[in-house]
Amino acid sequence: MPDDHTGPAPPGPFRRGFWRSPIRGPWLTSVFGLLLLVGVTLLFVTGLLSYAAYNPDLGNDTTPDKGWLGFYLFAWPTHPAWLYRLTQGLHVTLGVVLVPVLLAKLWSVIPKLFDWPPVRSAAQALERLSLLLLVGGAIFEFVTGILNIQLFYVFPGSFYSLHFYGAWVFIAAFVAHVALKIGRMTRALRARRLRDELRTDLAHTRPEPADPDGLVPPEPTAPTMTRRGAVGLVGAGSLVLFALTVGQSLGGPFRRTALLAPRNRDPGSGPNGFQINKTAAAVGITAADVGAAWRLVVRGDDRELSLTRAQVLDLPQHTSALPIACVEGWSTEDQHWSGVRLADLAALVGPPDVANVLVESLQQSGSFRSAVLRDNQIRDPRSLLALRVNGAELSLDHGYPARVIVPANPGVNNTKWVAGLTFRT
Ligand SMILES: Nc1nc2c(c(=O)[nH]1)N[C@H]1C(S)=C(S)[C@@H](COP(=O)(O)O)O[C@H]1N2
Ligand SMILES: [Mo]
Repeated sequence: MPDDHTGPAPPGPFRRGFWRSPIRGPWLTSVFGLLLLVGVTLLFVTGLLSYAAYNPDLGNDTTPDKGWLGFYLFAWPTHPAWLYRLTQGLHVTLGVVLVPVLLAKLWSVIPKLFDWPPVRSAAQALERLSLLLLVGGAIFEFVTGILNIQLFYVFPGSFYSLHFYGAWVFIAAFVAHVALKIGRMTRALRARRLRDELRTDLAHTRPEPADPDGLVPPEPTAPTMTRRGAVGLVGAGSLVLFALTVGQSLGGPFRRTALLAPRNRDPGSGPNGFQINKTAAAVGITAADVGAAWRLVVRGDDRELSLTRAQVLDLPQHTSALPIACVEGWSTEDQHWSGVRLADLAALVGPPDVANVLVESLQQSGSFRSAVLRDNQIRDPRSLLALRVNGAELSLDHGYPARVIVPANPGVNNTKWVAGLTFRT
């Protein structure tokens, strides 16, 4: 379509002369693009793993019709016990650290948002639509993820559904974008050596030659920052975010450095002195609920037992050193839990071929009240219905009278204040 049919671009950002940064161009875009290519791939993989770990196919997820998007689900292993600490710590830390890179990448291509005329051909319209899904999807995934780790549950609906479906939309657009641009990206990166670029000072900073994407400004101003400076600024931003976040996943002395993590950086001392997600008070559990009237109801296909806490304590007790690792990225060091093996409880009520167990809490309202665990999790001898931790009674906030603890299990499935276990074949 000839240009005179659409008229001149309106003033402001729709005119190419509006964008004048002399460092904007294919090289800088490609540096940030390459970082995102690696980072987003890792985010996607660790995100899919987190979803699988959560046993969504057993009813823990109420997402309607996940259908074939659940094609890859598998039995999340219980070895090594720190597996979910690693994968989810990586997911959350990386997501936070990539924020400056994402913003810088968007800054570097922003003139394209104001392309004029907005639609030039069917092919170009299709490309712009895919970019809308790409940029919209990226912003959506980062925003929902960060709101979730900041415990800011403002979503219309479940975080899981939104973040999960958003991820698939985003990754589809991402794959298409990578396929279209990877050639241009490698050429742009080869055109200027990183080492040379990191040595170029302001006086020698020049715009790149005009590029087919129109990233290089036609009327550049004099540089106020080198490319080295821009990359350094983003790197420093990421480094600061890293330093203020990673402590929540590392634990130990680093925990105090996690200034951006909302979870209690100082969880107190003593046997129960480690992170608490929801306190008993927060979910409406009182001392009366867990007093002498408490019973553990254990059900099998055709047997049902109701046990007092003394009776549960009379069953063989075992100890396992296991962490809590939350989907929000924080985790604890190994704690020494003791209680009854889930496998022993299964054996009390049923046949050996148990397929899964529905764990239900006393908790009457709110989320995380119940969870389904898989056969491999039940069979692991380290999986416990814990009554004690680090040599003391569980505190009310950590789930007294009894809580589930399973190696490599996402924290959300380690149900606290357990009242019922239903083993199913
Ligand atoms: N009944 C019940 N169990 C629960 C929760 C809850 O809110 N209610 N929170 C879960 C989540 S999200 C995590 S990360 C762990 C945290 O256990 P902690 O508070 O003992 O560290 O408990 C899980 N068990
Ligand atoms: Mo959690």
